[in-house]
Amino acid sequence: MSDLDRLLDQARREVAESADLAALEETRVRWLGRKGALTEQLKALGALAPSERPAAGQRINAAKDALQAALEARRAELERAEDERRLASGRLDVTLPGRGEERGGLHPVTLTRLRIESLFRRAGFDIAAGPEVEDDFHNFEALNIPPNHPARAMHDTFYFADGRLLRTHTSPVQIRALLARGAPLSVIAPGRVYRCDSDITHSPMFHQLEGLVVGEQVSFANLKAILHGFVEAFFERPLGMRLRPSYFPFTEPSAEVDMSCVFCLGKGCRVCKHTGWLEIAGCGMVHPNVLTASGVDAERFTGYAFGAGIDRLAMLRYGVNDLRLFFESDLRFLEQFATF
Ligand code: 2U9
Repeated sequence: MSDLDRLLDQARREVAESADLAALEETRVRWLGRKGALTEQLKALGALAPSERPAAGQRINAAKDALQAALEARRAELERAEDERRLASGRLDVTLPGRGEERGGLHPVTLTRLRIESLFRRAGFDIAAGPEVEDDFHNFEALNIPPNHPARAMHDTFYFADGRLLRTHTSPVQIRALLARGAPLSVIAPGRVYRCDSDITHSPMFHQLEGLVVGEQVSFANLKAILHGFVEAFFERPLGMRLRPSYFPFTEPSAEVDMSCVFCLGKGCRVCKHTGWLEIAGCGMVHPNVLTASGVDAERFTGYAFGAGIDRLAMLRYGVNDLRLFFESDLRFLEQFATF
């Protein structure tokens, strides 16, 4: 049986030299597979004399068991090594300092709104807010825009199935303020508004700033002074301003507000289309029908109102030439606005 011992020795060496699980499997098949070297030994038992068979069989089986044990031990060793290699390659050093956290900043439209609010608060205005989902009365009726009025077509309204709508301007906020607080009143209403309109200069959601002052003897001259003061404070330089006659259902008389172009200071450039002027707002004296609908005595009180696009004011202040940049959430763009 020294042959069997030699075979077992060699098998054990090969097991020990199997460098990975695949090689170990090959070794197993080579020795214990159907045509393996030890299996062949068992098959050869038939050639022995019947009296020798039991003892020989036992020895061969013992050799098989010993080899099986060696294979198992080596498999466990290789699996442990593999686990360790995997753990090492994906190792996390939890004591390393974290990657730098970057500080966010406010959106340029938010910065602009906050700046506008601060300027108007200093001039004695309250900041009013209201729902973005409105009803027909507050968005249209109370603003002297009855059903079938042509002005409704200009508003490109988003309607809900129940007849409610997304507000098309922030004017309903001021209707609500008047109904709740009565006159006298000085408020601005900044906020999101919605119109079913989208191109280079129109976004279906944009930001409006509206202002309303109602009191005894509130005049068009007051309106002009407030607007001119705001424009110069907002752009931090002396600027010309002019009013052109216009029409809005909720104001009478009504006007469009132009300021001298901030880019060429009135000389004429591409931005102002060589006119020297930029249109920045609409305004007027509150229509008596609007005061009446809001529960205000239109014989005793007068009021002025104005409206402007916050996004447009932000574009002019920061020199941004495409409205859509504000709504694309591109950090490379947004990161450039840090200051108030
Ligand atoms: C009440 C009464 C009157 C608000 C006004 C405008 C003129 C105006 C536009 C400017 C640019 C809308 O964003 S925009 O397209 N707005 O021209 N808005 S007067 O008048 C009011 C508001 C509330 C109770």
